[in-house]
Amino acid sequence: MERYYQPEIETASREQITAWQSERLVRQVRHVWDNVPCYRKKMEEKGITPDDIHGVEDLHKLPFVTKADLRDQYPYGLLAVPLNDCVRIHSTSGTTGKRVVAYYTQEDVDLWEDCCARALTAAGATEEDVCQVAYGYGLFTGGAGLHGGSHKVGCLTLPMSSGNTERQIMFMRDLKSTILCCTPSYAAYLGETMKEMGLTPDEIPLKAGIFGAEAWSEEMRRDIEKTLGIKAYDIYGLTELSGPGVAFECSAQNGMHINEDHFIAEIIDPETGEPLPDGEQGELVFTSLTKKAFPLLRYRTRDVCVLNRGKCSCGRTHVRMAKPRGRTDDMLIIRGVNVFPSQIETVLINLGYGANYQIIVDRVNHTDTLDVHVEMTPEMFTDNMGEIAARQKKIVEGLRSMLGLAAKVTLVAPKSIVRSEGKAVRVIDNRKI
Ligand code: DLL
Repeated sequence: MERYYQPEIETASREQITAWQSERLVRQVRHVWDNVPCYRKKMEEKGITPDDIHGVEDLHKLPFVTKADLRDQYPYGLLAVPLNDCVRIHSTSGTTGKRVVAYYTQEDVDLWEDCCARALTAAGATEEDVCQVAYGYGLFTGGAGLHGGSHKVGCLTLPMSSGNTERQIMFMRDLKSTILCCTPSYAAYLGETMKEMGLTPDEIPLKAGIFGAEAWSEEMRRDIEKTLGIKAYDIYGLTELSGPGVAFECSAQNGMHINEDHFIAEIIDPETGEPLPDGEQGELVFTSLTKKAFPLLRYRTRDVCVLNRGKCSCGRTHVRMAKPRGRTDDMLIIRGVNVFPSQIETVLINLGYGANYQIIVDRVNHTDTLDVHVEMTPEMFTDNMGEIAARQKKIVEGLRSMLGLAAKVTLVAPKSIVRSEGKAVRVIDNRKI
């Protein structure tokens, strides 16, 4: 039984979705106006009151909320219900400044887990499945979100958390895990370790993976699908909006359906803040419609993305977001050229390398430098300098044609770049120091 495929919601008509969104938006605006002084102040500054918001068509009148606002309001400035009504806190993995904390009522947790259950169901999970959750547990939302979703679907849930890679593989084999949830970089590492342990994909029963929390390319998807012998599905979310499950991929694997009964998505021009038409690339902005404790209106995610309202072959009608290209804040500007790490990854994987690379940016004599360290795969490992030089040259050419930039490429020995059990850190920008 597919309890969490909800066709009456997931395949609803556009008119129906807009009607739900409008009704919930009006209610949510009133809720924050009444309960969160900082929202009231922001709205007053724009000269609006809840009476000006009649539906989705008025969304653009509302002020944006930024990460800086969340930091300023740390810890409880955005709380919209009595703290006694909250049952959980999670926090972002931010490495700079104050962390953002997000709080949840029991109903907020339930709705979040429903979203994760939808994602698992769309990837084929049922109560017959064994779901190995290898996202980190704790303040990070990955473990808790997929864990809750897996319970709702009725899967036998293995709360592994990340790390202890050989034990992950042992349990995968012995307990017959069929679904794996973790970051794509950890999935790639699990695949690599499996191979080293002499296991082939048909010796483990995995059939699907639900990978997200960081940007990953189509090329990396193909690689993971091959090494683990599974279908790899993307899942998107952020702590500020609950966690994983804001959007998820269906069997078409062509964009992630945004749970539009809970969130309104917009794409804006990051420079001007103006909404952009569907199909244009810009910054993704979300309004949460159903969260009670920590509702966000027009939250600027800084994720760079494109929306697609075209028909999906799976039948779902909720708008799809493309794989985020990266974040406005991890776009590198190198000698004036905009570079997303994902573009570099595409070049490398297309040339047969894995996703183990490091991008080092520096400034020497007032000029930006771009160094890319790339691991050779064990199959291509050699100490023949001529062969290495030829390979490096090929990558330099690939990067030049993708980015229009000259890079210095260094091939390094297999396993010399440190592996990640959570979100991978691939960029070192020494210019900031
Ligand atoms: O990463 C929530 C999550 C957990 C999503 C598990 C999916 C799976 P944060 O730590 O707050 O929350 O980080 C949110 O991660 O703004 C994006 O930049 C990035 N991100 C999340 N999912 C994807 C994805 C979790 N599928 C930030 N593709 C977001 C690309 C992603 N980037």
